Amino acid sequence: ELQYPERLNSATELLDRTADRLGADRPAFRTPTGTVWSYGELQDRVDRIARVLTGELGVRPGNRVLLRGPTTPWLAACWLAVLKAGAVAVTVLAQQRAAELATVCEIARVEHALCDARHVEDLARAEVPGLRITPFGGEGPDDLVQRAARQDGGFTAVDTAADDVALIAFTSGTTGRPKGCMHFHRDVLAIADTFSAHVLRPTPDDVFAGSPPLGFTFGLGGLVIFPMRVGASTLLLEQAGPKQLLPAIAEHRVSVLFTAPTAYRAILDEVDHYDLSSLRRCVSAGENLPEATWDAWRERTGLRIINGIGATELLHIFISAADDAIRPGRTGLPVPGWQARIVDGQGKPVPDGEPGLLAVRGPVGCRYLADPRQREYVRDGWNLTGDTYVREPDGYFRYVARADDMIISAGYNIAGPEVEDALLRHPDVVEAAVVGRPDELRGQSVVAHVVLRDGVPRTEATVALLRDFVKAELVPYKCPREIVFPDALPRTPTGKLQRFRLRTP
Ligand code: 3SK
Repeated sequence: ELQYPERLNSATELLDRTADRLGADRPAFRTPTGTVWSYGELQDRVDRIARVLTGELGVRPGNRVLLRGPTTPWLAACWLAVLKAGAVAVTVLAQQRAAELATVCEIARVEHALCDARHVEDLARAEVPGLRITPFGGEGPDDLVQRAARQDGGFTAVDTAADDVALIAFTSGTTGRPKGCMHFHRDVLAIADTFSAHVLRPTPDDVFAGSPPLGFTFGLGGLVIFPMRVGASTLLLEQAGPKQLLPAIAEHRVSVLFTAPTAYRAILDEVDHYDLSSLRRCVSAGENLPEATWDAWRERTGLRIINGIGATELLHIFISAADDAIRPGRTGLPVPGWQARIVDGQGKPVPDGEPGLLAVRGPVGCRYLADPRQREYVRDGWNLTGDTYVREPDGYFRYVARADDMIISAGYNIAGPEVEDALLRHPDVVEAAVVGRPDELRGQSVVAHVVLRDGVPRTEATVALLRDFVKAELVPYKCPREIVFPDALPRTPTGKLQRFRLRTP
């Protein structure tokens, strides 16, 4: 059981306590252009920003402050300063556009925004009544960085309670109105003291890097909270696509990598061209990790990917495994501090080996901001993540599909991810998404959307080849009746596949 003092400011714990414990000279953030901020320099910048917030900008404890920008040290410093000032960080993605931003601001009643100077226009276009936008990282005298430089150093953190809201993270809202998930100061530390402490086990000498943005809690945890909890450093990458990741790992001796299953697959062919000897931990989450990708990564790099399932509602990863405890094709075991079980539609536990709904509970819970969907997500104290899972007799949890993505064809239940895994074992397949499409005869028919390797012909012959390949791996009724070859698959800005967009022809 995690115990935190009643009064707790998570930014102070991550920043000031870590610097006191391990020394302010340790590097905190790096960038590919050679910028290095020590913990001491970060402290100084955070304190000056907090002074601007609470002084010139009039931000009061509990006020919601929108944070928007690419992954830079200044964005991370703003996040820490908002928390240190006792305000609430409302994190969004740099790619989110005016209409979405307006909705987020309305739901969270945002009055202040700190926005990377290069992304101010979209936010201004959202025309949020009363929103005060302060740019950072630009040139003018009103820029937050310039204002901060004019402040005195030092700022005593606002005396927040462990149970005060520290951040509101929005679910991407691929269907329906986005939901704001409120998380406390103690939650920020709890994710570091559960998944990171027990599974990742970082050391102060680790160098973290990865692709999830800080507006996605996968990235916020993996690239800011976990390294800072132990005094490690992070290489913050504005551009973190497959092309940038491998050279960055090699050049900056990255040891802990956070990215999505599709990125692991996308960089596979290039791994031999880079020195990855510094890498000791590779974390995958945000989407199901196909076993085929796990196997291929192991074969090419010798490293075992740490698979995990997390949720914005629960802030970070709650089922995972590391080292010898990893079982390919399984997500893992409940992270110490968390409990998980499989239930039916009425919330009753289902036996091991049978599919059902994943229910979890632990130190962080779902608290939607003013949203009746809270009653659907939390039932009898258990959080229902919306995933179908099986708990195997050895206690390991195996992903089946998102609960509403199960395909029912001619009376058979088919999990799209199982068919995707079979397709991904074919060397010509780069990405695959398998969905059910309405079909008069069968109810639904299995349709595969396959991104082919460059140069592979998109012909009937390739369709036939892939169908035969799947039939050799799985029972024939799981074989796609139709295979189409798009250039890319539709994804949310956080990289999640938008299956609903593939269900209609
Ligand atoms: O949404 C997810 O899949 C996720 C995964 C890991 C950590 C955090 C999140 C939100």
